[in-house]
Amino acid sequence: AWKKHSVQGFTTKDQFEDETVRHIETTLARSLFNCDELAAYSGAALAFRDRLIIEWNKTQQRQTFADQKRVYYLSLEFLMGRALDNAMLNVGLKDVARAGLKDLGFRIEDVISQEHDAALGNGGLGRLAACFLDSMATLNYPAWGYGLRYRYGIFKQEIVDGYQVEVPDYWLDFNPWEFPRHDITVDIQFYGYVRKEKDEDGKTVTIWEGGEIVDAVAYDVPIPGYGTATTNNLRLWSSKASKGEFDFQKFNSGEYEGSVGDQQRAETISAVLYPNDNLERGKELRLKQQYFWCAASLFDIVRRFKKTKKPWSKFSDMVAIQLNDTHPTLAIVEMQRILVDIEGLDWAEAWSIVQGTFSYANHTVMPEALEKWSVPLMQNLLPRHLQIIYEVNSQFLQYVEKTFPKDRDMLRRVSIIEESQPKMVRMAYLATIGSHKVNGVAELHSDLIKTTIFKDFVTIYGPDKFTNVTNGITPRRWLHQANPKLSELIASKLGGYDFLTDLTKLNKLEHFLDDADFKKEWQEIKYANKVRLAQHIKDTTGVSVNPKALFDIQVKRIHEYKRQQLNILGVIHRYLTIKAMSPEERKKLAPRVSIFGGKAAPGYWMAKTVIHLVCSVGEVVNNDKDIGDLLKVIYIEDYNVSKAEIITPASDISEHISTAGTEASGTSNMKFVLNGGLIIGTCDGANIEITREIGESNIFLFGNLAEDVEDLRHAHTYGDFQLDPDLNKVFEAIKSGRFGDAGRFSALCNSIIEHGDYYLVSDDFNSYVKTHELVDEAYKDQEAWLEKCITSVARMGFFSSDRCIQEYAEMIWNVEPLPPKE
Ligand code: 26Q
Repeated sequence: AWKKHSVQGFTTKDQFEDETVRHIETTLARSLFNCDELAAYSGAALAFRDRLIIEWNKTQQRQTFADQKRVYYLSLEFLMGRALDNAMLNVGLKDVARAGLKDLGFRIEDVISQEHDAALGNGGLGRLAACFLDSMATLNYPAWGYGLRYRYGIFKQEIVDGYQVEVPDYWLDFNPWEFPRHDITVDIQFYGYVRKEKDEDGKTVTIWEGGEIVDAVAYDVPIPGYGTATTNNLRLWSSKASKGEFDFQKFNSGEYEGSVGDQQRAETISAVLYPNDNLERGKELRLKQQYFWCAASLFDIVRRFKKTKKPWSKFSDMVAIQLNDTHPTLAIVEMQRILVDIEGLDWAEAWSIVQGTFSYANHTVMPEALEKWSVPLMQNLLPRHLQIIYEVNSQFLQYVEKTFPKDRDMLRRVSIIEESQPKMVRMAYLATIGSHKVNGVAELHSDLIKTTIFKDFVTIYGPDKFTNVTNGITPRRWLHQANPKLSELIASKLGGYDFLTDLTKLNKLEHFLDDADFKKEWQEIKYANKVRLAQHIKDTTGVSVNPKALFDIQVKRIHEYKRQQLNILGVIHRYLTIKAMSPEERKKLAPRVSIFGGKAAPGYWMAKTVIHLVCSVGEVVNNDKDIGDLLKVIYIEDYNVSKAEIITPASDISEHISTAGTEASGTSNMKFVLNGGLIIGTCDGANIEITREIGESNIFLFGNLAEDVEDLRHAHTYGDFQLDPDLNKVFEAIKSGRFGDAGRFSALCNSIIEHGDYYLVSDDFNSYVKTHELVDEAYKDQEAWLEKCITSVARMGFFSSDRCIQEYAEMIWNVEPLPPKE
């Protein structure tokens, strides 16, 4: 009987239309008579959601009954972007939807673009988490994501008079992709005090009591895999005033305002994503967010394990927990607390379960990004956790002292507690000690962490605890969805879309390098993608750019280490050079469009100044009649995932030009190459492995190497600093007021001229400019350029996040796929 009634979901165009209309008319209570694009989006989203739910339920049931290990991916950021397009492609019904929407009078692109991005992340780290969820589902791994349900994601960026203005991103107005689970609520405790007590057996037990309680409410989001029925779960926690704690007393006793105040304080925890990327600032609310989310997730994971009735010794056979950077490190401490204080295990047994369960991925070596929390802050907010950290540290230091008695300074160096004023908890050390594996995110980066921040830990634990898993991207979103025409062309040559789930299959494209029709189609697709971006630029900035020009793109968070300043200073140099050229010389130049995009953290003045400089230069260059199409400078506002889907396929060249040794991996470099763009880059992060894969002749590398950076900085500090002469001319132009009030740019110029040029802009300037000249030269030979692009795409198979997830699964998590039956 159940079978007869069970929901199957639409498969045909007519069924899709019926479902969409039914949702518009009933679920949304709107009449078709005034159905606009937003209503069409809502109806279509609900129709696809129904399909996802069916498979989601089955997947969850299968995972519950399968007696096998699951992986939990803990990340404070999930930069998901839009879900509908992805859902359509993953269940293989986008064509059905396109036809159905057309019948209803809509273009599918207009409907899809109604959706608000889910922007619960800053940049690379958050987008990596989203790609990983896609790959884990596609590869049928039983995997859950755990995160926070921010009411406000990363702010929306507006550019007003050439300055960044931040606008709140309230994204939850209509979000059909989340399911509140009001029945899944966890009490989370903060503050209070700790006392010891003897239980009936005379055993000492630790009790943490007092303080305040906030409720964590689960919201679940389905994560469909591509070409598989597996639909995994992303669980996001939302904070709410606790029923037990708050309301009734105060509310009834007339303290209405006080009661509302408590409620607001509780809800503040999950209210907003911190907008810093690669910067740590030690705010109490951020620590509260971290504990709130870790404690809720751990409670949930432990509860699920306890239902299996297995002994604790089996915990790490059933559960792997991956920490996305140090942000979830408190989960380690919370787990030890649960096992020892609540479940009554002895310390050593508990700790070995913890270590067997956790693994930690590091995403940075930059000191200002390494998380540290002040001991007094932690003492106040999480008194029991601080005790546990001290105990872990004390046992660890005892071991180190015993094992390395000759190196007295080692104890100070490796202690979880930094003996500063105030004392600080070093989260990266705690995460390393509490995990069985630590990985970096690209080869160079993984090598660097072993020789810098974790050097002593390599001595202590041996090298096998540290490993590399080079980042990857999902080819579903970043090729098939963002660049459907290119995906289709590739499929037509390779005989189907298998490359989307085995990206190494792209290598067959090298067989078509002599196929003139193929190459022509390829070029037409690139051109169409550039036309589309040009239209977007026209619509949003009013500037017309020539789609035949060389599109040179740098889109990523604005940060001094990523060196957008090097790019714009190079652009000014180009401008000055063109101004000095004869008409004959100008004729030989390939026209360029320099495109920038990215958000600056609201408090990061230098980054905001860079944005202002780009806009100011654009203002002058774009209106200089003498320059015409030879150079245009564009700032695309509010760079986000859905903008990236338009921008990435439209590049001829993109810039990945961080100071060597600072960008852990970078992932947009992979996206651009996969979409048939070349890159100019430093020997940093994954650029190095991209070069290894695609070949040196297909990439424009420049600049100093990571191994030379320290010496150069040292030389700067001790007086040996010569400003590059061409760069000096650029500064002279800025100082003359040619790009507006020079005072606005003095701090930026002086950070290079007077304050040590920490990011080596001057050292790399000449090499950068020369390499751009090589780019100009290479672009003139369109045939050869195209071959470089196609060859590069053919060799990008390694950078699929599927490869990456397989490496985590086999080397770190020890989990097996659980494919759907039949
Ligand atoms: C920490 C404490 C308090 C507030 C904020 C933060 C915070 C937030 C975000 C610290 C760091 C981040 C984000 C880091 C990040 O995105 N790192 C990038 O990770 C990518 C994926 O591995 C790499 O490709 C990039 O190289 C790396 O910069």
